Amino acid sequence: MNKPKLIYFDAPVSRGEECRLALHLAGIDFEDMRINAADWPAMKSQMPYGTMPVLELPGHLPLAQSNAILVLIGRRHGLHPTDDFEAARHEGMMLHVEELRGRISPTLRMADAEKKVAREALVAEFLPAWASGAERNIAAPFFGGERIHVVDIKLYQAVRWLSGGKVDHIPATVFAGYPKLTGVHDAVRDHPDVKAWYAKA
Ligand SMILES: N[C@@H](CCC(=O)N[C@@H](CS)C(=O)NCC(=O)O)C(=O)O
Repeated sequence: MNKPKLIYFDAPVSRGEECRLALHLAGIDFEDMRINAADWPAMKSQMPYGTMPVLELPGHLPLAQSNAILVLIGRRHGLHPTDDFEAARHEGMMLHVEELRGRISPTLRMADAEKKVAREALVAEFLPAWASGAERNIAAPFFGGERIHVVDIKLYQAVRWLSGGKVDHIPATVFAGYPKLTGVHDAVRDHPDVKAWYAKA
């Protein structure tokens, strides 16, 4: 292995895509290893925590956990604050995004009737509370102000997923009342390096 390798499902979504985007914004030439769902069960036990994404760097053990991967890339390439308190604040928001995923993910495996009830309950209570918490902590246009960081990429993936109108029982308007949160989404979407990534995809 002579260049970094990012291992994730063959889909431009979620934790894997945010790591790919971070690597791209960091200007790192990496191997983008995309795993078919059918091949995953045989690989699962070989991953540090049985999940993806996993980042392999020459000379190191494989690194799992999306936030750890993002923070490492961010620290090394100017996409995470150097001030330790500000860095911790960014990491707090990254955990906030993981808590959101932790509430939605179980519904992915539900049958539709149960899914509808569970997701409508999330839309009524959890998601507004989650978005309000995010909104209170965001500067503008990005989380920390004028510059993009890995936390913004993570927020972007989450907002893109849930407001894309493709998640059953979650309306595309779910975050419409949270201008700073949707503003981070728009600012990341419109960032020239993000546009370049999707132009080549
Ligand atoms: N906390 C972990 C969660 C990783 C995770 O659950 N990844 C999902 C894909 S987004 C996965 O590997 N699913 C397949 C499985 O659990 O077998 C992280 O942030 O990386």
